[in-house]
Amino acid sequence: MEEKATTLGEFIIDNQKSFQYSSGELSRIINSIRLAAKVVSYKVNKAGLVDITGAAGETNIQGEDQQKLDVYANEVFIQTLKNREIVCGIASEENDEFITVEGKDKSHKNKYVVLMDPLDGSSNIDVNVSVGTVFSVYRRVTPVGTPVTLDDFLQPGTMQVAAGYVIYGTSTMLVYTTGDGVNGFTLNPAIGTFYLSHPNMKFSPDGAIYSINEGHYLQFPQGVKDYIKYCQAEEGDRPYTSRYIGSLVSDIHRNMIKGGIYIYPTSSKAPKGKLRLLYECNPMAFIAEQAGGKASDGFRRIMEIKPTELHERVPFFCGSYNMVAKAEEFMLKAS
Ligand code: AHM
Ligand code: MG
Repeated sequence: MEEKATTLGEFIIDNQKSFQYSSGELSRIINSIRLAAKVVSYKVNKAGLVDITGAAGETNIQGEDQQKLDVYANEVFIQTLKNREIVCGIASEENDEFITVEGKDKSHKNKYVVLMDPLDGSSNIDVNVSVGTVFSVYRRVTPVGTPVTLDDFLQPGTMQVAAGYVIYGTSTMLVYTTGDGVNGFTLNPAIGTFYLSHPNMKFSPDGAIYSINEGHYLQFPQGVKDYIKYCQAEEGDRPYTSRYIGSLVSDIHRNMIKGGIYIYPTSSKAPKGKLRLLYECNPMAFIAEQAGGKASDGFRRIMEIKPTELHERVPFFCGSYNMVAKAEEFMLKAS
């Protein structure tokens, strides 16, 4: 690494002034996430060595088995955010209810809520495939000085002030936006420092990769089936290449770098889709839009959906702008 490379710490300080609420609190949240990400990264990298993988015997609200690393990552992110006295509430995919953070002297003076999926794609851990953390930050809507309520968490994605993901891959990367473009930082594990490695990340308007679990093809809505056939047709720049890791963060990250579309549609077995609006889709949609891409439920802009419950699921189409627009055309035609 060159000496003049920008570290994440420097980048946060340099960019703090451009943020509309420049009290420094948001910078401290990103700093907390940076710290927790390093701790989780270290543990994920050791997963194959120690007896930590495998189900922990608990089941989350969606009825799925939790892996031990999910529990660990959840605790690390929650504790790190709590300890720093910056957030007034935290909601996690792994917790049934949101957590109220009283703050200094139980004053409820903190202004931000964080929503997160602490370790997404955890079924991939046992086979040494990349997993990720996804996070989203909002300003509270209830008055400072009072405890947070559900209303603070059920805000549309357009109200996000920051969002990002950490990918624990061949390298660990932290990618985030505060509404002024998307920047990616790679961890040098030897010294525990993130360096700016992917400045101003962009989805190309067109791409040649489609990512969807085609095993569920027969259960997909007609518009999705038609779009898949379109991707496979021998015409112009098609057929596109199919790439599906089954780890949202990795699939979106690859498509942002190479150009492509990720789809997790509804199906007859999952009539609302699988992914969660608040913990997965909204933050990825904010990143995608900030990178010139598009995110939709097939018909509507993801970030304009008004959530009605914490663990709400939604179909998700995300990626290169023209590819998502094309998939929406097929959805509309078949509806
Ligand atoms: P999780 O939050 O339980 O880990 O599930 C989310 C994951 C995503 O990372 C991934 O894109 C998707 O589930 C894969 O689902 P499927 O195996 O049905 O294709
Ligand atoms: Mg998840």
